[in-house]
Amino acid sequence: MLNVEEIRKDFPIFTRRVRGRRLVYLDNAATSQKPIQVINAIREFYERHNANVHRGFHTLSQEASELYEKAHDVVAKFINTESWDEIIFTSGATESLNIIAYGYGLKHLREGDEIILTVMEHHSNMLPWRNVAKMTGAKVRYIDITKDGKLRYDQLEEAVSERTRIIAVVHMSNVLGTINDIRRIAKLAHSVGAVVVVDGAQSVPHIPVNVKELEIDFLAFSGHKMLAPTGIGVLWGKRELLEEMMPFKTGGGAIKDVTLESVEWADLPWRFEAGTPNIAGAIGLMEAIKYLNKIGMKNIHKHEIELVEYTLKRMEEIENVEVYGTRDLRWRGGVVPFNIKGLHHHNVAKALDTMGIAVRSGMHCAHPLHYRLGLKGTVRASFYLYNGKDDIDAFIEALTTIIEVSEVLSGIGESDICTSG
Ligand code: 7TS
Repeated sequence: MLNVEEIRKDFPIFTRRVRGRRLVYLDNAATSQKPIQVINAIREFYERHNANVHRGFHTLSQEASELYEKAHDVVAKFINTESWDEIIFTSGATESLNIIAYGYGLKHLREGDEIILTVMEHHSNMLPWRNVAKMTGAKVRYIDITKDGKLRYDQLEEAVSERTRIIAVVHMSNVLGTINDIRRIAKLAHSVGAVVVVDGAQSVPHIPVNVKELEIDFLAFSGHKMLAPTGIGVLWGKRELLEEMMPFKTGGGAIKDVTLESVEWADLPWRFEAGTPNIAGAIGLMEAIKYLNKIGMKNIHKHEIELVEYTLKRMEEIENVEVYGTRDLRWRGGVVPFNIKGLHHHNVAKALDTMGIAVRSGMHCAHPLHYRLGLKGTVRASFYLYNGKDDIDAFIEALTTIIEVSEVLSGIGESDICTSG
């Protein structure tokens, strides 16, 4: 396992106390904490190099531009793309997916075409496609899941046809932690000439993602879930697909020339980065990737698998807990959704917070998946490289206390109160 004691020293937030206790942060699928190296890189940018990019000949502007371009390169190498100019900085996975849907989908989809999605998609990889389908007359088809939360590949194989233009699929579910077999899905898409769009918001921060090995066409992810600040994200696409895409967001910085009659778009990636970009965010993301590379993505994934295995085992000790998702750890990341019988998911999360334990509760922007599972919500614990077995132990102990206390409270009826005076 990773040396979490050492890793935590890099994260200033772990020096604070929450509700008088050590912070146990298990809400990493929502956002990650930030190491001092990332915080310092952002601070140094503002203190020493701050200027707008690609707009000036002065020293600061050139330094800022150099750093910003280098950030593209570091991201490109991280996901193993051909070159840095296939990396487009966005505000996050949501914006990346919208740019693909409106930029590629709107241009290529026609009435009668089909977009294949899955029931486990986050709203960010569902709603843009539904809008584009409405606008073009294309049809959306959904692939179901098995009882334990894996994708129904049999159904996918049946659904794919000559009409399929796009398969948009999440790499790792933010609710169930299921890891989808993207290579298999990409092969299937390509067999009918469709493109595959991968929502990597939960996978890129936690497992090695190599776009060449996966043979995918587009990838979207967010910086803030992988140690970088909020407001920076990535859209990667194969060069030939990006070049034929319509710039969805247009304006300053995205052009070579504009007359009153015409526009000549800038080269990649600037054509898709209209407006002043999040320069400090990109620099923060570059530093975050350096940090992740130092630890090693394979090591991070292995560490999280061990945490999931340990958590699932310890949760079996507790009665009245229902845990969701596959037990097949080859296809699962560090996410554990659950419910406690008789208790509302929000109350469980609130009770955990009183003990310094941060989790998320609700439908996690995946309402259709919860409806499919017949659930009104779940409590979700999600892990990262700074979580250790000590966090899981604290979490299990807190859950046990919550259950015990709630049983005692529900056991005291009116008559008990009367007889006890
Ligand atoms: N796709 C997946 C699979 C996600 O988990 C999320 C965010 C997004 C897309 C959107 O990312 P954003 O950075 O653009 O907001 N998921 C969550 C979550 O599970 N809890 O809070 C945010």
